[in-house]
Amino acid sequence: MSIKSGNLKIGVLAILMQVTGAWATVTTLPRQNSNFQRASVAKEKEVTRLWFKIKASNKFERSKIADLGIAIEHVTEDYVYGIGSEDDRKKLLRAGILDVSFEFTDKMKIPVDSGYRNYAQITESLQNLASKYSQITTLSSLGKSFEGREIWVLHVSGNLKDSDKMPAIFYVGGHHAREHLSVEVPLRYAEKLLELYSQGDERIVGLINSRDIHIVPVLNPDGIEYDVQSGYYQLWRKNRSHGKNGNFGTDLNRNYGYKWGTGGSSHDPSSDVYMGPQPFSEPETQALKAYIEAHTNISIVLSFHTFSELVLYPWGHQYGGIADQKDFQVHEVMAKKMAQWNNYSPGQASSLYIASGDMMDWCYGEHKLISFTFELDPSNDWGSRGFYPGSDIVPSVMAKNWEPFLYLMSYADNPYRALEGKNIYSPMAY
Ligand code: 0X9
Ligand code: ZN
Repeated sequence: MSIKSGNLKIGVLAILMQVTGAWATVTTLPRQNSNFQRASVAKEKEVTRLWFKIKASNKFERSKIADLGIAIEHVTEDYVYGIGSEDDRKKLLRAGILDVSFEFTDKMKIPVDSGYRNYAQITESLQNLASKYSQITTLSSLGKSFEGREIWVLHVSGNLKDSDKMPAIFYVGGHHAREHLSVEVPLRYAEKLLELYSQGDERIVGLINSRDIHIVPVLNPDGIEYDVQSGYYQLWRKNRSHGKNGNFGTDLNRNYGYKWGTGGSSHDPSSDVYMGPQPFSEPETQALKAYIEAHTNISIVLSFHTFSELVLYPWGHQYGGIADQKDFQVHEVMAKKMAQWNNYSPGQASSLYIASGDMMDWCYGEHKLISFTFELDPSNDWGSRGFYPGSDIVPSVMAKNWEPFLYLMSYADNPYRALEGKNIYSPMAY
């Protein structure tokens, strides 16, 4: 796959340095307890997190960095950009591959952008949709998060009674707390779908009447809430479960049970890519697993993340491609097709770096679902704005991903149709 080379990042770093005046030394981010937080909890240990720019020019070098427990956030031809601990910094220095590091300090904190909805607003929006379009929509819960929030799933179908007999697709956002764009986009798509349906849009009516659509805007509600509740973004990634030694959070996208813990994730509960004590240890991943397994008509899944502008497909845990040639091809062909619309880079996830225990690998590995991960915009910003682009970016991100979103929905009846090379649009067929 082609990896877009970045040249903005140094500029961004320089700006951050100017803003902060120097490399800061202390990281204390404001924290508040959530209303849901259990009374008798362990006290959370402060973990200083640092941004790194690290030399690495191929997937093998990048995978070694992922194995250290560093969350790789962006890849260019010669460097990776990621987040890790003070210990990681020492390891990188010893290995002679650390180019730049700095701590994310109070001075650099970014105020929360009200254009992205928080959990209460998401809940309200979903409830409004379900009551306004009750003929074709139901709102239910996959289950509760660690702190007790409902993990909402909006179910849309023109034939709700018999929807389990229709081809189904599953969309999910918000695995990672700081990726608020990955929540807002599927939520707004749900709103757009229902509005277009009510306006009688021929294409959308055709799709909704013939499909069983499941949209989970946020799998990690505790995480997104924690990230925003102080009024300033916290750069939080994981959920909020309580691990050993006062460390909070498991990386939900390292906790799925297919080839769990086989690379690119960490046993250290302080790491941003902590895999959890065992596969599916987290209520959020358990809930998703149970839901997917209860809906055997699902054929395609799409997991929204940010950032880097990528269309990724399995495998993530190994360099080799999917052995079944037809399955390999269907992922490749569909990814390339979608990339023509969103102008993202398509490719196998492990061509970036190895990471195990992610949702996509589990969905394909365990259930042979056709599985994609989108890393939404921006392409190559760095230093926290990558995760926190202003909400004015949302309409353009929606516009470029709308065709891919519908394309996957359209192919849910038989993804292998994509190999037939037809490119003629009808509500159900490209
Ligand atoms: O690391 C992840 O979980 C995802 N990237 S993110 O920056 N949103 O955290 C994507 C994982 C893709 N899988 C592999 N590269 N193996
Ligand atoms: Zn992510």
